[in-house]
Amino acid sequence: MLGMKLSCVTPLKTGRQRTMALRHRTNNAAPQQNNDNINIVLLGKKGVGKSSSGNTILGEERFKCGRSLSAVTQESTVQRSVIGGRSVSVIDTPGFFCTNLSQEKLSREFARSVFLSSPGVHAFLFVVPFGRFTKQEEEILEKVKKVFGKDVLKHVILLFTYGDECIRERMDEEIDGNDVVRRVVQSCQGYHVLNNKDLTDRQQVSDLLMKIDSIERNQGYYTNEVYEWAQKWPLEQYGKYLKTILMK
Ligand SMILES: Nc1nc2c(ncn2[C@@H]2O[C@H](COP(=O)(O)OP(=O)(O)O)[C@@H](O)[C@H]2O)c(=O)[nH]1
Ligand SMILES: [Mg+2]
Repeated sequence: MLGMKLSCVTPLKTGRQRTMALRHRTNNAAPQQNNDNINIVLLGKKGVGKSSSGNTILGEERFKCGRSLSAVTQESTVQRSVIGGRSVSVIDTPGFFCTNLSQEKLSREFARSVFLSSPGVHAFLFVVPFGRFTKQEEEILEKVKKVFGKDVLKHVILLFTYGDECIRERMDEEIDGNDVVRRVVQSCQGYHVLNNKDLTDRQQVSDLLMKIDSIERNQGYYTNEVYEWAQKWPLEQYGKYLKTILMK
């Protein structure tokens, strides 16, 4: 599948073909972007602090955030900045669950996030407010795996927001004490804590970028046929296709 020329990829695939096609590229093929750009995608429920985390990473208020209705992210958008000499693209997405978006729109926005992060993603930040990991979080991760394949976990970092409300030195202990969270942290590329109330704390961002760098060194950026199709198919058609996967 991997060697398949793009011209051979058609939208009409059987379930098995699709499953095969969705498999992640092997590490041997770990693709490297030829520039210094880092692509980061923020995932998670509505209100967990995705947009705020994007702003913290970029060092300024670029994404609308907060509790007001107008601040609710409806569309996937990208914002870029140069951080420490490197170009960083942050893709913010509307929340899974607890959102007014229909499944149709959510799928389209998920598709848009793939478009915006083409040709691939260095890190998916799976955002959860500290102390509020729920069953829904596990379900979201399952959906992400459905779309991208389980190897996507090699690029997922669990990002705890509300760093201002936790004692960072005790995080390891806290995580060890919670079976579900420990399992998730172990299954992906560890965790990071952000305090989004302090945009001046650039150390927390440098530390996060170092973790992402280490993923990049080991895995390159994440891509698979989902990304190749994203570049080939019209957004609407692609969104409908993702919907069929997300609804399963
Ligand atoms: N105290 C505190 N509040 C936060 C933090 N991160 C986000 N918030 C608040 O959580 C609310 C939702 O944040 P937002 O970024 O809009 O969430 P999104 O829907 O996931 O994009 C806002 O009122 C933020 O100010 C944090 O690290 N600490
Ligand atoms: Mg938002």
